[in-house]
Amino acid sequence: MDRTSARATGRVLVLNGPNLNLLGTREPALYGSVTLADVEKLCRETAAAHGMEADCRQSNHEGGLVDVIHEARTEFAGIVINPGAYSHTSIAIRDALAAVERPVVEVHLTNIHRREEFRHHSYVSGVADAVICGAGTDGYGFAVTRLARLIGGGAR
Ligand code: DHK
Repeated sequence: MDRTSARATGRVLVLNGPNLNLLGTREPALYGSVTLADVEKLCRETAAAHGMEADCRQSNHEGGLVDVIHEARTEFAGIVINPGAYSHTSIAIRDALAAVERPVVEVHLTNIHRREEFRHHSYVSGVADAVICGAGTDGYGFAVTRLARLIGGGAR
């Protein structure tokens, strides 16, 4: 698929980083009891409501995340990403997102600004069109909706 047809089909990538496969059982007081499967279902349903299709992926590996982001060059019209802890460490993920030249919405389940200082900075935020944090799993629905607006054009 070339870049134009990726945009036309409205396929979007929802990418989750390390430890997010454990959602639902991982530190539930912080991250809640909703599972990653539930989050991915929400994303697919929200995308469908906007006439798009969400392809949901997760990896615990930085290079694996970079490889999937590169797929967006030809396969996806935009990206929703929760890079997990790599938000705070990974220039490689930031550079990959910049390289694909697609709309990006960054999501964090928790309000990273109310947590430890090392979580306050995200390398990804500087290349994201929008950042949603502290809205729990609802944030993924908001992110897909915003991405649909960005892809459709006219977003402000
Ligand atoms: C998820 C993680 O795994 C943490 O490393 C980040 C983020 C916050 C979240 O809130 O979704 O610091």
